[in-house]
Amino acid sequence: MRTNWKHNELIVIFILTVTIFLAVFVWGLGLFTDIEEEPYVSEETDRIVVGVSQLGSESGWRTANTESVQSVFTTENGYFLLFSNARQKQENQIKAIRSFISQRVDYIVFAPVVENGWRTVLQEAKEAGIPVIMMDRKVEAADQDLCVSWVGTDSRQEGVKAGRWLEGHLRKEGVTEEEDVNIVVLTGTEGASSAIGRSMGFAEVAHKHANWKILEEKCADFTSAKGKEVMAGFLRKYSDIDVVVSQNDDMTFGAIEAIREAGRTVGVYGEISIISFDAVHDALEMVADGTINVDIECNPNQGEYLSQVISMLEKGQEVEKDYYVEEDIFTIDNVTEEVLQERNY
Ligand code: GZL
Repeated sequence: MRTNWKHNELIVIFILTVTIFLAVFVWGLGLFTDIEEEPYVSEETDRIVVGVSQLGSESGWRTANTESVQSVFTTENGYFLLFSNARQKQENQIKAIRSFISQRVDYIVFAPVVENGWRTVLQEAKEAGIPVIMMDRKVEAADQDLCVSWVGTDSRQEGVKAGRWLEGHLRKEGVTEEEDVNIVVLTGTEGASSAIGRSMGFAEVAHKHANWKILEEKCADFTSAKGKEVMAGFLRKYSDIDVVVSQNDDMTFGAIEAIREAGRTVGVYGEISIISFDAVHDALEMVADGTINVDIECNPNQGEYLSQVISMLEKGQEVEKDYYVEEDIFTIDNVTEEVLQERNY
């Protein structure tokens, strides 16, 4: 029995030793992974160090926008790129910008997820002597003086284009100013300059037409899932919707699914007209087959423009406050095979 007891004692000691060793090992790992190594990258390379804070990956458009940035800020082009995806959270963007500042990057580029709440961190970048360039969306006007430039699209004008298209469409359909036109609007992320601009631009035109009844505007956050959910709600609430204005193609895809599941029809040959924004490839295919009546382009290819701004700054040249990328409007009449083949997003 005695021998057994000695043997059992050894087993207990062995198990305890292994357990303690494993606990220390796992704790040690946690300790080191928490320490964020933040070398001063700018002193480690003769390349231009650019910190990019992208707001998320919520839509096909955003993915293309990211690709346009990552395809330009490459080693071959003389850049050292630090890229952060904020997953739609402003606090993640602020953290990323602070990290770029502490790493002493040469330039900061960011697409502000919303307009407000940037003054403090932009002042920190200014005090650190790091030029900040906005991409795609804008911060509120009062804070724009803290950024050296902006590259993007004119969202208010995009909204106006949508309104003007609807004016022409109703004229062609023989709809008089005496007949009510019932409209619902799916808006993008609350507080995003692109959503605000599109709403403003469309409203500017809508206010000229007393018979245009905007039944409801509701946020669907630029995503397909939310677009379907919000549209399904509209269909339950309103029996007579004539037009859907959807502020990006991802929400449009969801909305069309909801409309079809409700047994209704869409587009050129359907009951409900669809006005969309972005003009990504998959949406243009739906314009070509008449599912979407019109798609107002919003060009995500902004990387080249950003690189040109940085090149000018590197040479000490003055840069403009705003650089607008070119964009079009697509209907069944101008979405050709060639347009579809050329579309890289
Ligand atoms: C537009 C951009 C919008 C796109 C959406 O400038 O901010 O964000 O329209 C994207 O697809 O999510």
